[in-house]
Amino acid sequence: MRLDYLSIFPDYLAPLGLSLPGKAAARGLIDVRVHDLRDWAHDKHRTVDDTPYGGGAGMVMKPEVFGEALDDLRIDGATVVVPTPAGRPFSQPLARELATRERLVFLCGRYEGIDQRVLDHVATRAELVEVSLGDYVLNGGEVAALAITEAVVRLLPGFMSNADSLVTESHEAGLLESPVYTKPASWRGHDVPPVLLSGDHARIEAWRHSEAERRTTQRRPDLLAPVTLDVPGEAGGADDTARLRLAVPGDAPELLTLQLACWVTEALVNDDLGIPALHEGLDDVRRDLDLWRVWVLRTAQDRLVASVRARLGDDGSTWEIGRLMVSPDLRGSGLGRGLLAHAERSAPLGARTFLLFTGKHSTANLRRYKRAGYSVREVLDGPSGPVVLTKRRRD
Ligand code: JD8
Repeated sequence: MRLDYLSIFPDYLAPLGLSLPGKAAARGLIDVRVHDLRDWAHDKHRTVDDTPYGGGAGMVMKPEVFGEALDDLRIDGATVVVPTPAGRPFSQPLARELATRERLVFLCGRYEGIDQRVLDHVATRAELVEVSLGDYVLNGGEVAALAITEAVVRLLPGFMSNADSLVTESHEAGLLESPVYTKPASWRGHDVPPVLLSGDHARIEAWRHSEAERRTTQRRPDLLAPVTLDVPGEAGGADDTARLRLAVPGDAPELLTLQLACWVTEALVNDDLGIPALHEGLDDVRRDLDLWRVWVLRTAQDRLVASVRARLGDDGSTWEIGRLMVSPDLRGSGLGRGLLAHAERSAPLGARTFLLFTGKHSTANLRRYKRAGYSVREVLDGPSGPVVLTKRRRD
């Protein structure tokens, strides 16, 4: 890949000769050329800017200087990247896209920006990509050009020694990174999570995925593909679209309320007031948010109407699904089926079997789970069993 940079501060792009792009250039993977825009300004002061038509503060970069430079750089057919606050947000998918190009030409603006006619002209000769690094204001395009270059060059075939690590990265997997640790195992009273010292790769992979999902839910819920389920509207009104997401500590009080409401029914059906779910309190619910991956379904009116949880069993290959609960007034609306399917879809690669429990007299649940492909593995000998049901993972 050839990369050209036009800037009035060419030294600002010196880092292109260092570390990542530097190594890539040394390995002939990229051909980097930085050009001083003033080389195409022929007046005594090598002027590249002038006052803005229509008045206003600051200066605008002159079209003629860019025109001559672009002619000499023979941009025809190239991809011209113009960092600008008015550009489309830069992202990993766009980085992947740009990494497929043979040639990138970066126009690094300064002042109030580049005369618009330069961009209109470029669009007649090349692929024009106006891109913004983020919703904050820089003083020029150089920093953005450096960041975009790093994000693109590291994706070039043959660049990353462990190319496979690319696939699991933040923004590649659509989730933020899980926390990382190295030696020592204990530092200033902070210990590395024991699962990472277990050598159990299935459990480690499951832990990293749940941490990535937890962080993304808490820090970047916008990155999560909205999972929605239709909830029957009140009194026959229009369906309401409810959103399914990972639970956060703030959900615990409503989770407890829903749990107690749902398991009263189970206790009545199974004539067993000893069912554990009925004997848990807020602390138990909060604790379990760390031990299980818990999802909650909230309506557009922010009412918590359903939930389910799952975790990887001690054998590292069984995905234990539990506490599937739907608000009593919404039973029979297919929400349970939707949550069960989501819990199954969320199983880590290492999980080969789905497992869940229900009361031996919970005929409706038993029917629902058998319809979902589960079969009875065993019936435990408690007052209400429970019945253990399993299903082999197909995908
Ligand atoms: C190019 C000139 C400065 C911008 C008046 C401040 C990108 N995410 C981003 N924020 N800012 C830029 C950016 C800023 C630039 C130029 C990119 C060229 N400026 C101008 C308009 C307001 N000054 C950017 N990518």
